[in-house]
Amino acid sequence: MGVTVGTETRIEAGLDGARARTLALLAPVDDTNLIRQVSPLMSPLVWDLAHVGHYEELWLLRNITGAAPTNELYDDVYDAFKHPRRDRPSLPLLGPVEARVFVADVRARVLDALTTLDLDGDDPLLHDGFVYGMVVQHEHQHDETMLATIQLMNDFAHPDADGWHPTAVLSSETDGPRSVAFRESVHIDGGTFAMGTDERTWVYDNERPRHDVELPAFRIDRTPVTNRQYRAFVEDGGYDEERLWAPDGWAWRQEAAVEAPQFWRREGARDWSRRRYGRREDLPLDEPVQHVSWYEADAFARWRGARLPSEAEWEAAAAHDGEAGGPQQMLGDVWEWTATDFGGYPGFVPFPYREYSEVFFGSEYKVLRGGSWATDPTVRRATFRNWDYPIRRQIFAGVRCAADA
Ligand code: AVJ
Ligand code: FE
Repeated sequence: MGVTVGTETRIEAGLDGARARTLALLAPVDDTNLIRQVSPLMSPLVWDLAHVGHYEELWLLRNITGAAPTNELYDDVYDAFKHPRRDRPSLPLLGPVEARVFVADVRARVLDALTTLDLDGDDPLLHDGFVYGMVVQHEHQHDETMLATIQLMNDFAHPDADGWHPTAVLSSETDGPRSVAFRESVHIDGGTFAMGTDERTWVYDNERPRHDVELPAFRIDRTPVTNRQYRAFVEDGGYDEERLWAPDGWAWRQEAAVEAPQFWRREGARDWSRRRYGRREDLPLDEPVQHVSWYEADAFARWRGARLPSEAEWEAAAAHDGEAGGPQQMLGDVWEWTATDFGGYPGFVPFPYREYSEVFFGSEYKVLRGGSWATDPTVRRATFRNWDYPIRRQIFAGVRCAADA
């Protein structure tokens, strides 16, 4: 009993926190911007909102209490696998008011049901509140997705956006294309590294099981690559040098006519601005670069005479984050692209559903690590694995380079 009461309190606080964030994020957004599709890559914001409620009803009511669905049609409209994002505006979506009513109604029933469930038993879905933690993290992940959608709106200045950026890296660096002085890298000893975790009450299936990886010694940048450093690559003609790019990356760079990170604009000989939440501002040179694709990160690393870290190297380095002399800002500034394709660890078992991660395993997706400024602390951890296509850059992704020791 004692354990359950504590667990319930923790669950309620987690659910409340996620919902407060979602509603605060959407409150200043007018209905037109809630309904419209800003980019074929993203859903209308009202889809994300109702999808969050649908997922919550599915996992915290239907699957654990046997409750009937509010509306069976939502299983089609709000299942992320039924319709690609670009088709979602043409679906019979709930409007802004209806979506808010739906998520609030689901939440009220979830809180009622919570007191009737046994969270101390053997059911792995319920044990220690696993499925609630999954739903809390899911909502926060969609909040990050919605933040990416809002950033794509070129004419909507969100009033709360002041702090919506990664933390600047402490710098004494000076400019100059070729001569830009990069911060030093950190040596990480080789050896056996225990990657992943066996934790079962909070983390996602793709973070398990913990397994040994043999890693040769390597070096990794102490800090994420800054806008100043990335600008040096741009000014040095990095986007025009085919030899720096992976073949598919060069084809993408040509086809999409990419010349700088997304949202950058040249303002003069060497000056750049960026658009951030509907406002133009000077490019903050000491902030970690974001909105670069894997292909851009990979080309940048090659220009540096370096490479992207493997996923295992990244996680091994993250064990030193916060230590004097260790790598810094690995968690919570920008997602960092790794060299590794998304796959299951040896002995991977999908839980509680294949569509969270297993269906994405393969060579199409690259792993990102670390979490961004938009990633809630409930999702931010050294074992967390994110993934996306190597051409994507609307996510808050940057780069940190590595090299053989
Ligand atoms: C882990 C960010 C790739 O958005 O596709 C949201 C998270 N899974 N709903 C995604 C997710 C189900 C997922 N990523
Ligand atoms: Fe989802």
